[in-house]
Amino acid sequence: MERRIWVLGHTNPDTDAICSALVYAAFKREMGFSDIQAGRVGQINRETAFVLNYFGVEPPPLIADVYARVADMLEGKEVISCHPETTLQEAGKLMRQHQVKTLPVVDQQGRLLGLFTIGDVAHHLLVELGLEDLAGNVGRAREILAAPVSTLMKTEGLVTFVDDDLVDHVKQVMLETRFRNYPVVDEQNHLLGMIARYDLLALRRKRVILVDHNERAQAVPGIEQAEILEIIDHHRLGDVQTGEPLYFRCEPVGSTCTIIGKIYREQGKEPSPLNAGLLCAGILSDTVLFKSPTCTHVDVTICREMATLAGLKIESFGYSMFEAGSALAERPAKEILKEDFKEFRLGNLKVGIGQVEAMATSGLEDVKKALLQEMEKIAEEESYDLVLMMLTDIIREGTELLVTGRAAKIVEEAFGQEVRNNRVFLQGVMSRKKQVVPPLARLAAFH
Ligand SMILES: [Mn+2]
Repeated sequence: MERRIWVLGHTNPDTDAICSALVYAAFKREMGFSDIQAGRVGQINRETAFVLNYFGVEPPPLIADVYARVADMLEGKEVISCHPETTLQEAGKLMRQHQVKTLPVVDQQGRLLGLFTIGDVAHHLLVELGLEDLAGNVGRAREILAAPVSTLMKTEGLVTFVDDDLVDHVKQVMLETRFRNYPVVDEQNHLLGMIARYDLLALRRKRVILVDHNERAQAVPGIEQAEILEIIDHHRLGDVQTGEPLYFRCEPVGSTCTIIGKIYREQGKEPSPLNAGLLCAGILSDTVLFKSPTCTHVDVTICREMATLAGLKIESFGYSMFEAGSALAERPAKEILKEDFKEFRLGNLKVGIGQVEAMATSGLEDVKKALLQEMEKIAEEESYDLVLMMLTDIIREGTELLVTGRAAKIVEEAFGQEVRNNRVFLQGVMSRKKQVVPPLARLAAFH
């Protein structure tokens, strides 16, 4: 059986991360991989929820981490056990047959009762018969071996593991206890198998493909213990390290979904209408309806192709998507601020920048006041020098920037505009990473 591969986007997932994972997993299945699934590393945001709902797709399962766990050590292992009434002789036969030196003893429901080792039998025979009689008194030996396992099994001081335990914990315990074998049970004490020290060496790591990120800080927890088979991304080169060679594809286009669309094309294949629609959504989301400076002609071409395949009207679909995603008037300010909030170290300044894209951001006075209050609170509580909130207006093609923090002056210098009433409208500014962070970073170097 093939081992499962997870296709995972970044933590705090956006529409591109979710859609590229879903469609790339589908592509790999079309290419003949049988057990490959998309997962999500965090909550689905409102915009993505709208997209999934629009296409009638279930959100991928939540993958909280990819740490190696005891369950991974049991993979492919047979469970061998006996019951308390099993005779010593039968138990010995079972042990020879399966070449094990320890047998777990379970009740009728499969719950662990105790352990029984070949050493226990030997010791018992020796004590009962003495060294001289051991070979000579076969009749007596038979009698002894007809006793049930329950008379010899060890029930006290057992060291057991649960299938969910981390392998790091197992290593530690094995070092401290030095038994030959350890039973693994589930939460209800049902026996799941036995593990030994050598299983640590043979441990098979979880297999993942990363999409839409290549930085450890943005990856699923435990990524350092997983095997990364591929990375498909459109960001700067990050710091993910791998132990083995891999397929790594990073292109400076507007979205990862664009690259997935290209991959289909290169293979002379077409995604299904559903998958084409998902790719379309990912591209429109990341490029803010082609208006972001990160958008390239490749994004536009692939997105149009996908829209045709999906029978989707780009404009109206995109508008509804951003409308559903922002829902500025309906949500608590804290939620709007935190949904896409990133921290930056610029020079000596600790800067936090949130962003929300909406069809229109004018008016909404109450929302902006509430946002500023939240921003001041965060600046205070988490000692930010500067907290910014980008209200990116898709129709006006610009960003209303809300500004708080003791280093607020730097914003005026960076953009050459006056900040009035904690806000400034920056015409043409759509991208945090390309248009807001760089001018701030240049100035912050002198602060
Ligand atoms: Mn992306």
